[in-house]
Amino acid sequence: MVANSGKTIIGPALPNIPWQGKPDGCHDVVWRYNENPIVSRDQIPCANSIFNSAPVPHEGKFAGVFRVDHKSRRSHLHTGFSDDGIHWRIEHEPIRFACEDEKIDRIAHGYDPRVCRIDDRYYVTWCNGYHGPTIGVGFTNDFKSYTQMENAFLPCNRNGVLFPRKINGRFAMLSRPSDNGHTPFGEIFYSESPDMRYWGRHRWVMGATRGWQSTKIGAGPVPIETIEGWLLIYHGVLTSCNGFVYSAGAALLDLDEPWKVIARTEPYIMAPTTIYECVGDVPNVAFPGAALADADTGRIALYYGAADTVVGLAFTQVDELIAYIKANSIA
Ligand code: BMA
Repeated sequence: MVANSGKTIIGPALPNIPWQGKPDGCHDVVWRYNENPIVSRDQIPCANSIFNSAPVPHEGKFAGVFRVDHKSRRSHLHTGFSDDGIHWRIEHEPIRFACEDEKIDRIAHGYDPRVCRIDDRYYVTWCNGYHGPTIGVGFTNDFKSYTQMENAFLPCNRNGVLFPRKINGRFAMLSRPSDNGHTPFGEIFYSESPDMRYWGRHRWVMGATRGWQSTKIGAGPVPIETIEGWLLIYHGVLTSCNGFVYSAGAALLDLDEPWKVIARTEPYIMAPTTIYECVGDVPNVAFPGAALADADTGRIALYYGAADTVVGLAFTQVDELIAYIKANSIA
């Protein structure tokens, strides 16, 4: 057990973070909420499944953007609200973005959202469709009205994840260039923007390597700023004889030059092992998309999509996770 200094996370306190202590006998650095899944696939009438989703703290409670695949089997983004971060009320209608330019305002599909608060704005990034998958960018102040901005990159690209503050005076985003299909490759890149419209100075961060992360990797939740570097939880994919297996790992990135990897886990920190992660529309998927963090206690609550069907919640503690990354690094 690693002691918590309470000074590792650089960020606000979140005293009402959802939390359960590590169960006795658990040897893992990440452990699951004992009443998972927290969102069921049929929680709203139109839903075939509700999974890779992005809750954030909002006005003393919680709000978020959820991936809802409708019974048409098309993907949409829906708003959700929660008092405790565990029990969610998901809006029955998809988010309708007001768009700055009609040429990009038809969302062919919207999936795998991330939500990143920068100052008073909650930016939403998602996998958008514009002649192929690309990174949609929008924002909201209140989770009621949303504005869509320019897509960040040319297709094909997925897993666009913003940093929660400007770095060296510029907005910063991780992304994962891809193809038009189920992409049998994938590496994480870093890009900068002065205005959230024009992106450049692209830098390679890290690529696929061995084992659970041997096929492709992609950024997960918005990185958490710590005194040891940016804490990035990411997904990695292994190709088994039965198809892709999605697990989660963690890395530390340099605070000023985040394309520099300080450390990165060789073992996964969470893999699909429970029945709701192994059985569903796409079996064997644990896909992390959001993390809440409490700077006072170092507690982290991790939201992840399970088997492309439901939302799961898991927990870790920042000092324990950082110690694990350093002790088990392949960087
Ligand atoms: C990826 C995305 C994710 C999904 C994963 C596993 O390509 O579509 O939304 O969770 O595949 O199916």
